[in-house]
Amino acid sequence: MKAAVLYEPGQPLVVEDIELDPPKAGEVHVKIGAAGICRSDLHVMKGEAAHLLPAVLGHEGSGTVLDVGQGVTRVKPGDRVILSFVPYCGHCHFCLTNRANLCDQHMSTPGTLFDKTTRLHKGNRRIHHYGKVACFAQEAVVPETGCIPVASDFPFPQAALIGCCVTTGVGAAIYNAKITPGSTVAVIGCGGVGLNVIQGARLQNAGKIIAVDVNEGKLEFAMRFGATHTVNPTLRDPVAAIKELTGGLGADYTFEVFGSSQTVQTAYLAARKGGTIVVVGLAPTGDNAAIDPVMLVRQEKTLKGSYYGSARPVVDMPVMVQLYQAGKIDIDGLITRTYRLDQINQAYKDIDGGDVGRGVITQF
Ligand code: COD
Ligand code: ZN
Repeated sequence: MKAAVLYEPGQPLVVEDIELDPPKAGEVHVKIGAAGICRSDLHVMKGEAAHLLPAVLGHEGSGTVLDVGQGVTRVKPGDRVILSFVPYCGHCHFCLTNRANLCDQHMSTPGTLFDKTTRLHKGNRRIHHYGKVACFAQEAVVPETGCIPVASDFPFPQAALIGCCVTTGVGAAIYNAKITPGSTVAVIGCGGVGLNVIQGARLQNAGKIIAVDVNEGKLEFAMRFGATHTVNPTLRDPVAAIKELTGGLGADYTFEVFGSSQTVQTAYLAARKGGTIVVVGLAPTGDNAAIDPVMLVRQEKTLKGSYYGSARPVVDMPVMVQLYQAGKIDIDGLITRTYRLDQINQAYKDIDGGDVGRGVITQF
């Protein structure tokens, strides 16, 4: 089957034929229907986030079940599924305490399936699976617990986006921050994930939603998803601007949705006394933010991380499906470009070039 393989950081992805072995017990063979162009894959491509290579990237995906390994009961051939990049073991401390997005078994087996082997290879050379999804390919083998069934007429691109940016962003607002009605919110970084934090804030009836981005096009786009104000940090100091828009206090909630020490610091400083800072982006390894601990104490700020929207994918992704079907969140408007798998390097040039909205691969 065809897949886009990353051999070395800094090099383009190679779209080529590689082999995919059949699913083992507890695994599912999926024909990919759509794969989203998310910045997290770009962090790996640039070498800013470490990953075992070579690897098939792609963690925002959906597809159709082709066949299933021994013991699989959750899905059957023909089912349409959203793919979760944090499948769960069901046995570790975190799975048992309702935080399956932090599953230990998943996090201790990076680049492989749960049994520490790969189904992907080229001849004798092992190829790793990014996020146990690896959907920049015609097909994938994934753990059963990484498959979330949806109706057979639910569109693939929208399903794929629920697999990452929608759940990561909306979840950060509703499950992690639990934004309260009328509160003030600043979202720093308004890409695919940040726009979903914005619509999550709108869903929670936030009062003011301040979109912060270096790209004017993204700021205009953010207004369509619920932002009430915009700030461009290339034109003015974002901390001063957020304070000014919040009566000098700072925002009740600030979200960092880009991934850098600088934007983490902005989020930290722009939160009011007693405010909450939610960090969603992963800064490059070694890019540590300087946080004044005195301010943390004396201003009683809460600094927290959010991974996968602090959602439990199997129970919370169907909630995202329902919110979309009820018209409470917009996914159609997020999808601004579609690509073929062999155009993937162009798709990543477009994201880095500041294209608005989300690109999605729809032809494999
Ligand atoms: N200030 C404000 N905005 C900025 C700045 C800045 N200094 N620099 C860049 N931006 C904007 C860009 O213009 C862009 O609009 C936005 O930040 C980033 O958007 P995208 O679309 O490129 O990125 P996303 O939304 O696909 O991904 C953002 C993440 C933060 C999720 C991603 O980069 C990341 O760190 N992922 C790791 C965390 C994670 O949970 N990964 C798992 C799956 S996503
Ligand atoms: Zn993602």
